[in-house]
Amino acid sequence: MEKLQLERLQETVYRVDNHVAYYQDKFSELGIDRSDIKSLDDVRKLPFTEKKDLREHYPYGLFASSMKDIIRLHASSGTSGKPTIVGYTRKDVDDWAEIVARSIAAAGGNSGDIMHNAYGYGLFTGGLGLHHGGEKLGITTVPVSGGNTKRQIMLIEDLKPQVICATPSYALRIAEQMEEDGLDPRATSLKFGIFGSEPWSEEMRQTLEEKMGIKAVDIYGLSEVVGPGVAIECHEQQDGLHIQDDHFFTEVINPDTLEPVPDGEYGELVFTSLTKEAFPIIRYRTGDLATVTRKKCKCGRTTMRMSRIKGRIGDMLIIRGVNVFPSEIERALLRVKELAPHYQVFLDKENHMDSVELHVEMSEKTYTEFKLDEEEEKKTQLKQQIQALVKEHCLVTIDIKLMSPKSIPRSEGKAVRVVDNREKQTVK
Ligand code: DLL
Repeated sequence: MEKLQLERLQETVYRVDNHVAYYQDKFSELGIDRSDIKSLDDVRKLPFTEKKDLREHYPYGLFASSMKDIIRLHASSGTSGKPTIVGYTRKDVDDWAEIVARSIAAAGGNSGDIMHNAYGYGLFTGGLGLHHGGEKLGITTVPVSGGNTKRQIMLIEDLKPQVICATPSYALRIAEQMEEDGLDPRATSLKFGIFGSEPWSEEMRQTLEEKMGIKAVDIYGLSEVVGPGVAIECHEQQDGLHIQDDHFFTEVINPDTLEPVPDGEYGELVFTSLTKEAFPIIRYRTGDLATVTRKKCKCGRTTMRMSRIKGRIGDMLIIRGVNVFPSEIERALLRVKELAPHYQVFLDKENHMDSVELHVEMSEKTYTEFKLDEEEEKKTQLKQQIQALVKEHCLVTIDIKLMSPKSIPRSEGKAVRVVDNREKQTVK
């Protein structure tokens, strides 16, 4: 694998040096000659690429193929400003389909199965990424896309898929809608869920597996690197995500010092594409925090594995000096049986001070009990219990607001976990 990676790394460096002015300039600025890459360690001589570099060369500035060879464009799901445009040649689309086909197979899918694909179709890479992978594997791929939850349920009931693909938050929404409609989400034909595109916790996995009676695996990827399929858990072990090493070279760095961190320690994932033609990328800083291991998985696959993503560097909340990721809050909340698995963190500014409030949703059962009793005391007790659990997990005390059932917005794609009103507020 290392020999293959080195050959492909050298080819990629040649490719960007031949075709991308941005990398040509960077290499000459740093005094790098493309023939300097003699071992995999030499990757560290190469410059990092960051989101801002992609923005500055919007839309086509980093493409390494001429437009006549590019057959597809996608875009990253940025929330503000212009998206990042990524391009694929025919070979890129074929390689990506192969990468995703392997991913679906690792997740438990087989040719002959039916796959309900509820990732959004469009510029987002989720829908079409899983779609082509499904077809390549020989799975009957149902391109439902996101939204229209009742119709999704009808199709699951009627078409009897074994595999479902969605963001974990949307899968939960589908299961809840089934319960609301008097259907048992455990009784469907579904066996495997391929969930990703947003951070989710081990506790959310348990919730989804129990609610839906399936095995839920984590799929990771990002548009800048290819889309879904950069890494996937195997359904046999569910013990870390297998990185597709023959297509992506992985580093983990300390985001402050940019130095490598040892295996097993959290750091920022950095990927170099090894086979891409249209949009090769060198040492892309993902902003995603994870650990890696090189130990062989019990399933037999020998790839490097990464942990779940703890969060994005930019999503880290600093609450009274303590660093907290929404996924850590989620882990605490999902242990409270009185709550539904939905939450949002509200950030505000009061008199120049940041304030944080955690909105959590009572389950129907808890809500009815509390309403019947009209007991403020019970509510206060529950809030205290949640506060203590959050403190235990995240080492910080957060104000809690108990919300009525279904009052926290549900997502059809990536869930919004943090609502930042700090800019909007005037000083009180
Ligand atoms: O979300 C690609 C994808 C589609 C992955 C479908 C999996 C399934 P982007 O829209 O470019 O691409 O967003 C990429 O989403 O940098 C992470 O921050 C986050 N992300 C993706 N997968 C996971 C995951 C797609 N499994 C950004 N766990 C990435 C946590 C994830 N975060």
